[in-house]
Amino acid sequence: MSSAKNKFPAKGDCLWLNVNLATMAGGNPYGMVKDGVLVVGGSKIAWLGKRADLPEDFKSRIEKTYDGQGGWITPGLVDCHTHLVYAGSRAREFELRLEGATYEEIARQGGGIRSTVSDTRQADEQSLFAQSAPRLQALIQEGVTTVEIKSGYGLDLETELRMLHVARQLGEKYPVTVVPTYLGAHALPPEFEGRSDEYIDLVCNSVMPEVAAQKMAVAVDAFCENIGFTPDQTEKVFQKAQKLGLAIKLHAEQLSDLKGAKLASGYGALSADHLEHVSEEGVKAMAASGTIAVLLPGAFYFLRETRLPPIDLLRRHKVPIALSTDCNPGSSPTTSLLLMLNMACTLFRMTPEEALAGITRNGARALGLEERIGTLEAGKDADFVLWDISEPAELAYRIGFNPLKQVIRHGKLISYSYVSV
Ligand code: DI6
Ligand code: FE
Repeated sequence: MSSAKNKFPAKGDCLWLNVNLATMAGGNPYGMVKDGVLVVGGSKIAWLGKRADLPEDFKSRIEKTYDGQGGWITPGLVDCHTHLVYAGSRAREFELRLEGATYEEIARQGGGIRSTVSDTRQADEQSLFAQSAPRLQALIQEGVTTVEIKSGYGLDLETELRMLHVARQLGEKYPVTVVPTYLGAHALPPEFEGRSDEYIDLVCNSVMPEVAAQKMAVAVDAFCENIGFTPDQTEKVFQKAQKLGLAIKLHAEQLSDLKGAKLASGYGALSADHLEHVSEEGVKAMAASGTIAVLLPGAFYFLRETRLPPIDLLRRHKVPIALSTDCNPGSSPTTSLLLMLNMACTLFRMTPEEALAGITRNGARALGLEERIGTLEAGKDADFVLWDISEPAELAYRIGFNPLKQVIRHGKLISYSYVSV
């Protein structure tokens, strides 16, 4: 696994010794290397492999050695679908659902996403940052080094830009890579009641061009659903995104089958997300376009869905599966990506290896970042996590337990004030 271009590492390299590696780079289950070493040069992985194979020239240049004490190193975790910037809480809505109301009923009565829109519009930038930061910190504490953050609780130009600005600030303040997505077509804002086509015009002709001009997002997303936007409206959003050079993602087939996955695949989408109701036709279209399936077991669990995403169909058509928290106040109020591993196995019957690939290699692909992150390989970013576990399946097996020992991002050990566990 050494790479020719990294044969002569710069002085100051760091070495992790006495570790096992779950590279997730193929070759065998988990891309496993037992009794391995990993060398970091600058912000990149310089070399990794079996301890016995470590080249002499690396040995002489190592400045610092960390003893992994027999733990496991995985790639830094990737949470590829979150709505973690928002204001307020929806605990009352949770109570209403326990009294019998459904998620869709609450949304139709002006609650749901709209109530978070109202709270978020009222929050200034400082308050929005202060409310969102603890959610990001919780993810970092479990080894997340890359996180996607969507807008979509502002819906007007000013508040959408504020959300995206807070997302950017979070990425500057915390040791994590933030990937921002513009989700203007998330819900119909109250001032556009009965005029959803006009709202889509605002998204396409005013807000999205401004978001793109200010480089505040790298992708767009939409909620294609009977309580969201129609396939025609969604397509308008995609057409504009394509013109502006933004990548495409879609909340598709969460509550019904509107053939969103097929539509998104036709536009070369990076991912189609949720997918409980996707048909084989949709899965085939995703396979043909290389669109990643992002499954969100937290939302499935919290909404007490019964229809499973078609894991076997996705496997059969070789559609890569990513997993994510969907961290949001209404349908998935979780900040634990490790818990999603367990839920993917218990609820969706995915294997622990598939689940771990879902928050590393395939999470990276869902963000178009597979060249840089998602696996442990020489030349990639040195984003990785050292865990106090005796086999990789333990990450998925335990519930509510965090065996994290160290997080390294861009070659630097993240300070314990971020990850104290
Ligand atoms: N689907 C979801 O699961 C989240 N957004 C979406 O389009 C839920 C957002 C919320 O209920 O606040
Ligand atoms: Fe979502």
